[in-house]
Formats: sequence, structure tokens, C-alpha cells
Amino acid sequence: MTSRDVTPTSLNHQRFQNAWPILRNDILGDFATKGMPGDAIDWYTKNLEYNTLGGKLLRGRAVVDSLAILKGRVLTDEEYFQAAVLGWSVELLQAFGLVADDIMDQSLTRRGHPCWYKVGDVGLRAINDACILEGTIFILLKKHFRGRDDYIEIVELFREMIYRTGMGQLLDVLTGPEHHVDLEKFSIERYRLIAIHKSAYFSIYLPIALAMLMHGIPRESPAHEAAMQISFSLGEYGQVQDDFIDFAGSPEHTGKVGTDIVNNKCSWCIITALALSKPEQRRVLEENYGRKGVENEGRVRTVFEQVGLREQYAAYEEETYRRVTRMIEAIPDDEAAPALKGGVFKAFLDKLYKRTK
Ligand code: DMA
Ligand code: MG
Ligand code: MG
Ligand code: MG
Repeated sequence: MTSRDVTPTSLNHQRFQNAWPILRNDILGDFATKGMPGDAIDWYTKNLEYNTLGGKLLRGRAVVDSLAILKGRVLTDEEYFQAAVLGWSVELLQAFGLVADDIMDQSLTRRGHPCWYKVGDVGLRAINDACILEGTIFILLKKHFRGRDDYIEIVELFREMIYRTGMGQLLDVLTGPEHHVDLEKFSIERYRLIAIHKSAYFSIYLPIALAMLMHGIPRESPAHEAAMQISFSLGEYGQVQDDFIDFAGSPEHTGKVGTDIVNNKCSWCIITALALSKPEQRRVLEENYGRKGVENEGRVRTVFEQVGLREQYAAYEEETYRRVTRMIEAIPDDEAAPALKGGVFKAFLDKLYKRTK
């Protein structure tokens, strides 16, 4: 059974969206209950809506989709709502991560609008807004999960995933410092460590693990271990896509302007280009990567084209799709992992495959 057999995608999207107004009221109600005056509530309303909405909701919807696949049936309204609370909590994690990420990456646009820190007089207040968005996750969890057997495991999982994501963001900036370009620091091993931490844990493993916990599969189990390993592969694939889109995507379509080349990021594009470049091309990369000038970026882009990065990416995508599919097909349907279903990963893989934003 695939996720599509369980619930049609468009219907599922609407059902997921329907939970938002309820959670939004919970969140703003909590702010008011704790004595926050009107101006603070107004500010928070803007922060919340600007940064949580407008994305693809890939991660949030993955929680409900995965739970339906694990159960092998359409979810009841109660089950759906509880899973949607977790899904929106993942979206809140993503929201606070992006607010902070855009400051660190000095990005200009996100989801087709100025990054939050670039809006009006927000500026570096965005740091505190990110912290509040993070705190909100635990308000929702407390309200809707306290008293359930899986409450503590769910809270701990969010805490761990936030911590891992922070480690990934740290590695991301340490590997590509703003004023010291050293392409020797870039390696595929380092790349994997960054991608797994900044992306795979919260984007892939978290939604799937939440569905598994709701389905009664405890964290300390071979099923979670297996889920984590496949999530790492899927997460790395998703980050390679993000990196390629940073280079090749059009801002009108993706809603964001690529910043990896000027920011000296240890991206899949530069690692691949370095591996393929002739000495002369490598010199161009060394002299121009991570520099602020438009001409510098242009020269790097030219080398990326010369080494055939687009073809490399297309080949990587096909190879990865086949490799991850094999991993998914190899999930043992046995005593060790009785309740893990390959369908949850296949649904994720198919959503990522050939994405252009
Ligand atoms: C973002 O990585 C990671 C987190 C944890 C939000 P990134 O900077 O490559 O993302 P984007 O390309 O969307 O700015
Ligand atoms: Mg970024
Ligand atoms: Mg970043
Ligand atoms: Mg990126």
C-alpha cells in the first residue's frame, strides 16, 4: 500500500491545513493567558504567520502520511488531529530554524518574500522571534500530548532533534567561514556530517519517528535504528538537492536567491566541481569561491558549467533514487522490526525525487 492509496494528496493537504487555525488560537491564547499585552500578541501573530506558513509543508504532512501508512488505513479524526499537532510542531521547528538560518546566511528572500529579519524594523529581533517559535513547540506538545504515554518520548525527540540541527548549523558555518576560504576543508565526509545534522534529523527522521512513536514503536528499538539510517540517506539526498537548487534554481520559482557560492559553503556543488576540475579550473575556484563580488560568483558558475555539474547532478539523482529504493526494499519485515513499513520512506523519496524547489 502506498501513501496515495491511504488518502489522496490534495485532500490530505486540506485536512492538514484545517488543523492550523486551531493550533494558531492555542498558541496566541497561551500568549494572552500568560499576560502578554496587545502589542506583544500582534507582534507574535505576525512572526508566527510570516514564518510558519507559505512553505511546502513537506515535513509536517509527512507525520500524518507516515502514521496512515503505518496503520494501513485512513486515520480517524482524533488520530489525524493529534498527528497534525506533531506535524505543525515540525513546521514550527523548521520556521525557527529558517529565521535563524537566513540571518546567518545573510539571505534576502525566502518563500518569495523578504527573509523575516529583512522585514520592516524586525532586524536582529528576529533572533528572539526564533526562540519564541521554538518555545511554542513545547506549548503545543504540553497542551495536546501531556498525559499520553508517549509524551515524554516525543518531547525528548524534539529536544534531541533541535540539538542535532544546531550542531549541523555550527558545522555548516565552521566549515565555510566568511572571511577565510580554504577549499581543502571541504570533503565528502564533512559534507555528510553537515547534511545529516542540519537536515536529515529534523526533516526526515523526526516526522517519521514521531509517527512511529504515535504508533507505539519505542525509541529504543531496532525499528528506530533502521529508520534513522534510511533517513540519513534520504536527508543527504535532500540536502544535495537543496545545494543544487541553490546554484541552478531560478529565484522566481524557488522563492529564494542562492547564497552558497558567495558564502563559502561546503556545498555538494563545490565538492563535485573540485573533484572534476583541471588544475586551471581549480585555481579559478580557489581565487573566486566565497568572495563577495558578482564577477567572482560568475567565474565560479562558469567552472561549475564547464565540469558538467548539471549532468553530474542528474546522474547522482538517478543513482540515489535506485540506491535508496533498494535500502527501503531491504527493510526486514521480521521480528526485529515488526511495525516498520518501507512505504513511509518510499512516500518521502517519491516526494523528493526530481523536486525543483
Ligand atoms: C538550512 O540549510 C538548514 C536549516 C537547519 C534551516 P540551508 O542554509 O542550506 O537552507 P536554505 O538553502 O533553505 O537557506
Ligand atoms: Mg540558508
Ligand atoms: Mg544555512
Ligand atoms: Mg541551501
